[in-house]
Amino acid sequence: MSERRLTGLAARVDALVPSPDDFRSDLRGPRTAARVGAWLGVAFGVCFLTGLYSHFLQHPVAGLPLPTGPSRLYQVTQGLHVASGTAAVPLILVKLWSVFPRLVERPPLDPRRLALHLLERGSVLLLVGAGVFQLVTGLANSAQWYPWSFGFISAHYAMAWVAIGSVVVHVAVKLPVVREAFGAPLETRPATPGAPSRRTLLRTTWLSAAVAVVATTSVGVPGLRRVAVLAVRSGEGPQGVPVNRSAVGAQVVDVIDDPGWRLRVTGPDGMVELSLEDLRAMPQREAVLPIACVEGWSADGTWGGVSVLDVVARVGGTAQDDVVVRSLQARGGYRESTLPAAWVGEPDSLLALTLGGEPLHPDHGYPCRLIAPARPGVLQTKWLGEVEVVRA
Ligand SMILES: Nc1nc2c(c(=O)[nH]1)N[C@H]1C(S)=C(S)[C@@H](COP(=O)(O)O)O[C@H]1N2
Ligand SMILES: [Mo]
Repeated sequence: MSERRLTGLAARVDALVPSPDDFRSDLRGPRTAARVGAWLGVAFGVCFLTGLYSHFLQHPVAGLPLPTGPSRLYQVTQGLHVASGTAAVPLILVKLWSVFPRLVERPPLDPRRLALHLLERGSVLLLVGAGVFQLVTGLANSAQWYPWSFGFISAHYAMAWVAIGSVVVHVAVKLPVVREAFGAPLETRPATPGAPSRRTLLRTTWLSAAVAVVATTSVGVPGLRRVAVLAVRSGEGPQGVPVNRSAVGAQVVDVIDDPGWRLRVTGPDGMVELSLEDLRAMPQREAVLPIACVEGWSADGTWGGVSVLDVVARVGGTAQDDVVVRSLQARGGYRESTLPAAWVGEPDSLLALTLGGEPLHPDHGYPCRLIAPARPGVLQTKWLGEVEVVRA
């Protein structure tokens, strides 16, 4: 290789390695990082709070009361959870890009400064690691893709605390830099014709976050389904409601077709077995309630059936008791759920027999399913065989 070529190559390599000067003069740096970071912080905060709410609904803690309404509450919070997580993807990418020169910076040689430097780098590593872990596992879960061997729920929950904790530490450590970045004018150099400005970069970032949100979550908004190109559910399904686990998938096709099907109800006063005719002969109630899946999709249905309270009252159950419902499904994680007493007292907590005025489609839980307001979809157990009153 000629000497000229070598020098040319060296110059090119040099241009790739950012100097502190580049850090100040290009679109990267604190002004960009602080602004994108602020929105990323908001996204992580919303994601954390809505995730915590979803967690406590699924893992109730005695003495922690949760609201049983409005019926759309979980639909809204879980929609926000998936939307803020999705918006965080372009935000975290731009954020990492904006601070990239710092990530590859040479550590200082002075031992005291080195210690501080390593501490700060370590906290950033934890933040980036936990943040990326949450976004990747969350998105993969929405797509029902589990390319790992650990339990999603416990790992996603534990890492949420690591992520939010390192966000708080990071914001606290960076507060002076953030203040200065927001105080300084957005643009540092006169606009060069044709060159992108920081304003353009930020606007493009907000736009990509918005597009990501709309493309994943608008499946739940009637009329917007066709733009939900990234959604994991089409929004279509029998009786106008999507299906997560079908009757075939749950291997319940034979048992639910059994004409001898009875709902076994047990409580303090004993046990009764109710046929479909028995249930249809009881006072019927109709309620418009959403199925709101943890994956972010949701769909409304007009459900008809009997109030849980009316059924458990037959065996001495009251609105002070928890009620466990069990599916005819033999295997699978969502065969059983507990309806806490607060929901048992809600007249709209139904053992549903119909959807849209028609008997339930097998995929929606025929002959009988649980549906209650403001609950995660995973707790709306289908193909019921047993209802048990549990007195505290
Ligand atoms: N027995 C049983 N019930 C179940 C499930 C299941 O796998 N088995 N999946 C749950 C999940 S994750 C959701 S989102 C809702 C979906 O109800 P749908 O199929 O009627 O829309 O059912 C819930 N009920
Ligand atoms: Mo679900």
